[in-house]
Amino acid sequence: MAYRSFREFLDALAKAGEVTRVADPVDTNLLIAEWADREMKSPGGGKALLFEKPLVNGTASKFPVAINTMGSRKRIAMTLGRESIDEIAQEIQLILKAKPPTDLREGFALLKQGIHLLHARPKKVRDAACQEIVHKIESDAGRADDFSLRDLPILKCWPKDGGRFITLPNVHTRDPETGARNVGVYRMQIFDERTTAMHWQVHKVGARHGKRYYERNEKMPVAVTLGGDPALSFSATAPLPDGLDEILFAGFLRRKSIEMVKCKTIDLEVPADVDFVLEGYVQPGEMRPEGPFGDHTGYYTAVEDYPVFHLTAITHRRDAVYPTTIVGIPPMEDFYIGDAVVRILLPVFKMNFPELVDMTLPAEGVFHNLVFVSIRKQYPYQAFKVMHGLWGMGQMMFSKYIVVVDEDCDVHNTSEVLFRLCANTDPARDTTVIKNPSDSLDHAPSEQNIGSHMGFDATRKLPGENYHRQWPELLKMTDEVKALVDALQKKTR
Ligand SMILES: Cc1cc2nc3c(=O)[nH]c(=O)nc-3n(C[C@H](O)[C@H](O)[C@H](O)COP(=O)(O)O)c2cc1C
Ligand SMILES: [Mn+2]
Repeated sequence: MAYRSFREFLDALAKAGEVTRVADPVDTNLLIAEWADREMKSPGGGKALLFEKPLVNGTASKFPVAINTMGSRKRIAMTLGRESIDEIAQEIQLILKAKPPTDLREGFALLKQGIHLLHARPKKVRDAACQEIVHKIESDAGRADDFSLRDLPILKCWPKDGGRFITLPNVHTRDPETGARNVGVYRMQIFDERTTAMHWQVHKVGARHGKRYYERNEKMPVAVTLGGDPALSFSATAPLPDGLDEILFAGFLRRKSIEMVKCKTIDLEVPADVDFVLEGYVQPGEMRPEGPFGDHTGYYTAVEDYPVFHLTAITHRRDAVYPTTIVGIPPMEDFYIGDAVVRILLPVFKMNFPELVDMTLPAEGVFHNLVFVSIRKQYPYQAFKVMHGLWGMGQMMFSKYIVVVDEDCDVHNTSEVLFRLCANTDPARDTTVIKNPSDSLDHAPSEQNIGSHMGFDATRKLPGENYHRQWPELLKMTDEVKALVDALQKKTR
């Protein structure tokens, strides 16, 4: 089911008992963040929180704050309008099965085609809920009216943050050469009422589009949307291959075309249903220190130069809700987002690795620090082949530690994986250390953006893998005995 608005999604969550409403005024300066952190760390991810009277500098904002709306298995499935995320993985598998692709590039081409066939292509509209209220922000000389970023209930998340940050912005840009669109979630630090930072890291598509504009020395139009159907926010965080349009993918996920409307002050289109649109531009070469920010690594990210976003207009729904999240020491809301992404894209990974059985990025690894993969091993060094393949695939390049186990090990059970890792490896024989790009946010490498990664082959060793003894058998009770004890226990209970 597609939601017509973010509010409709919140209502659906509320109906399912997934929302706690907070009617008392709560400060956007740290207090909402601390409240949300406790909620996100409660069993299963707690509830979504709707703060009806967020305080900004002592004044109640007109707009409520919604946080942790995707932060559980159930809510992330509801984000995409399904009972379970696995339904989507099955749909993608069906598309891919129609004509099994021979390689990854072909696979994604087919996926795109399939999505087109499912009528997910965006539609253009003239009237849009997101433009019910229009505030044009004029030049440096002055503004058309008094509305500004200060009117949004933007959080300060951690005590030593450099300021307030928009944490769930969908940043829309275009490649000036091909016209291809991209939407990514890149946080934005508020500098003043009409300028922010634009934190697209060097490996991201927004940064690549930016580079093209800088080379042409052209002002880069950027539109930032907040709210609307949460399927788009989800798509914008997903590490889709460069060139797979997030708007199209969101349309596929929610089984309904996204309706797009022209912006008021820039030459870009945005989804008509969103709650807020921040229209503006990035000027080639203009950089400004961004941070510190309490990041998803669990540490503060240091101050670094990033591009500056200048507002030209804010448009919004009359009844807009401000969506946000916080990141920090795991588990946090973003774990559920990342987990769903892996499960949805698993069929695509499997296409590249026929031996792949399952894969997960456990919460403790803050996404790419730790990857558990299970494979059906047929030949020597196959575990290493899978590691190298993953290290070459899009944002999987950041995977710091990859542990490969046999198919009978449940990768979602961290304790089981650690048992296999410890029991089955001889470190010198079963590990490999490689050089690869590192996540910009990783503070451990001696230099930013580059580092070493390590792979562990925790599978049972085959002949030809330098193991010259008899591989032992894993303990397992017979089914017969299990059934007998089941019956006995039932009687005594
Ligand atoms: C809550 C949240 C905040 C994020 N903040 C940033 C950020 O500030 N900068 C960044 O480059 N990526 C950030 N990301 C990750 C990107 O959204 C993600 O890598 C996405 O796939 C990028 O899309 P792209 O491949 O189209 O560039 C964030 C993700 C989440 C879930
Ligand atoms: Mn993208």
